Amino acid sequence: MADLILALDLLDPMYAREVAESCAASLDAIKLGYPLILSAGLGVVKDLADLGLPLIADFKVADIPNTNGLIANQVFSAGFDAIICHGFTGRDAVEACVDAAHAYGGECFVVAEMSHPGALSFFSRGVAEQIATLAVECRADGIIAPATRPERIRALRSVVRSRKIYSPGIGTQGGDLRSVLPLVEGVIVGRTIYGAADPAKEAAVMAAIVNDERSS
Ligand code: FNU
Repeated sequence: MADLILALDLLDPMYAREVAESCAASLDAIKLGYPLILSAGLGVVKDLADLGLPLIADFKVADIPNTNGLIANQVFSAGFDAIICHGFTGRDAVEACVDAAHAYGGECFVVAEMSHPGALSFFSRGVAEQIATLAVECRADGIIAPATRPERIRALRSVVRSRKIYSPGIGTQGGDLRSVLPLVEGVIVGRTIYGAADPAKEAAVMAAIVNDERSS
């Protein structure tokens, strides 16, 4: 049972709002990252809150524990429901994000392996498995794993077991929605939806595929 999560990487806050609103009925959550927040400001979180969808902060937080905690507290006070952090920073830094998330009743996801080709320079050779293990030990709610490499999602599933896997890289990056859906709890899709001629229609097409998989 996977969620459809829109990566709203648009720079114009008015257009971002328009796209989010038009796609909302097909979505389970919206992920916001540096592109929109740096251009629109943190206030955009409150602007989008009335859509009634969980909002995920994709800041890939990667600092020392104290700074990670400060960042995570800002994220949750701004109204986010979940945060994404990096795991290579180690146990204490990841725990700072998880603790802040849980203190707010929110969730923390740890990037175990990234979806782009260059990610293989460092995330291969067992590193992703180690990060996924750390995520579990730190009581993270889930990990991020690449839709571009379904075999890697399967390998990481054996580490995280029942914890969630959210997976970016569908469509534009080459990942196949139907192949990835049975493997994860959420697919993260950006350009394939917001770059389409009719984003609401594209989101509805993807949501129908997600629902098919849910009922199969
Ligand atoms: P789209 N994202 C990603 N790969 O693509 N957070 C990762 O390994 C990762 C991510 C994000 O390609 C990326 O920043 F950890 O347009 C973007 O916001 O569908 C989204 O997922 C993918 O966007």
